[in-house]
Amino acid sequence: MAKNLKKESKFAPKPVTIAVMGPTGAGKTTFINVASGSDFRVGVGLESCTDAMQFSQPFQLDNYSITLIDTPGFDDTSKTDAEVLNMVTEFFSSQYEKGQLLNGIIYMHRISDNRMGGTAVRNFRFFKQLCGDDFLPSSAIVTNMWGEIAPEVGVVREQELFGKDIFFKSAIDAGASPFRHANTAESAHVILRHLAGSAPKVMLIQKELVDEKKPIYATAAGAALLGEIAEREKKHQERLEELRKEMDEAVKAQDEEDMRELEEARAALAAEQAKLQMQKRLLEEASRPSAPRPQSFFMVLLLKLTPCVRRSL
Ligand SMILES: Nc1nc2c(ncn2[C@@H]2O[C@H](COP(=O)(O)OP(=O)(O)OP(=O)(O)O)[C@@H](O)[C@H]2O)c(=O)[nH]1
Ligand SMILES: [Mg+2]
Repeated sequence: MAKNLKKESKFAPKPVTIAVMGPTGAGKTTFINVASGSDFRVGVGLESCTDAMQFSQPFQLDNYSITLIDTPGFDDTSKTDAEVLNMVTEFFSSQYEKGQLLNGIIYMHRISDNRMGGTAVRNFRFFKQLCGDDFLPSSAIVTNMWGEIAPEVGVVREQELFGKDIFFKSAIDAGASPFRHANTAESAHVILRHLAGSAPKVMLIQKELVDEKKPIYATAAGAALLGEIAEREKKHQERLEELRKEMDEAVKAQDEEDMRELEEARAALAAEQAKLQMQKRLLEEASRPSAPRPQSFFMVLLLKLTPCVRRSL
């Protein structure tokens, strides 16, 4: 009997978990739906769609039982980068604490984009900082939306993307695999089969947060985000200084229209500045090593309250 059970488990599908990352609108959720038969909501307009981590139902592919994890992208229209980073890092570190590791990561990029713009570059950098160089051999850089452009344009763009260090070349050199995705289940399964054979691995962000107990701001991804925020704050300060001088001149010249426009520009900049401050606070607060996680915070509160409640009874 025990022998039979052993035999069955040997042939039971091997559980495999793969995360899908990339900029907002890159087609992450569509890939997951096509590959797994899930029915997650996909974007229809210009706004970001997926705003939380979500698991697909496990599905069988060859002898693997695959679960895909959908992730929100950075430069999301409804969440700040700090909120997305907090959500993603909290998720991956709690998965690691539960002993659940990823076998692979897919990074999606639209070949139809005629520029590797700021959003794509930042998302790719965050992807590398979250997974770390050691994880790259278990990752795939997937281009999609080939049907949206002329094939010869796509081929030239692909050569540039995978041939230049500032884009994907360094990741490919470190072991990441390039794939084209044709938006069909077959094409998604070729990519998943390639990654499913990789052994589960610890991501850099998991090592940093859980093993090394680093605060988020000291992780590669957190430090880069704080650096970016500082850079943007510096630019805002310089622009505010310019606006102040322009306003002095407009007041001297009694130019009411200029004064109104300059005041509007100053208010918009101040609002941006406040958002950056909030992001900084969020990263620093989430980073406090003693800060309890949200669930445990309520437990602590409950435990503290209990004696008072008992006394008042
Ligand atoms: N032509 C084409 N369209 C696609 C493909 N993948 C996704 N789309 C379309 O691109 C849009 C965005 O797709 P989503 O799957 O929602 O993108 P996402 O990366 O999950 O976006 P967020 O959840 O906002 O981060 C949708 O309108 C999809 O129908 C593809 O391979 N080919
Ligand atoms: Mg999505």
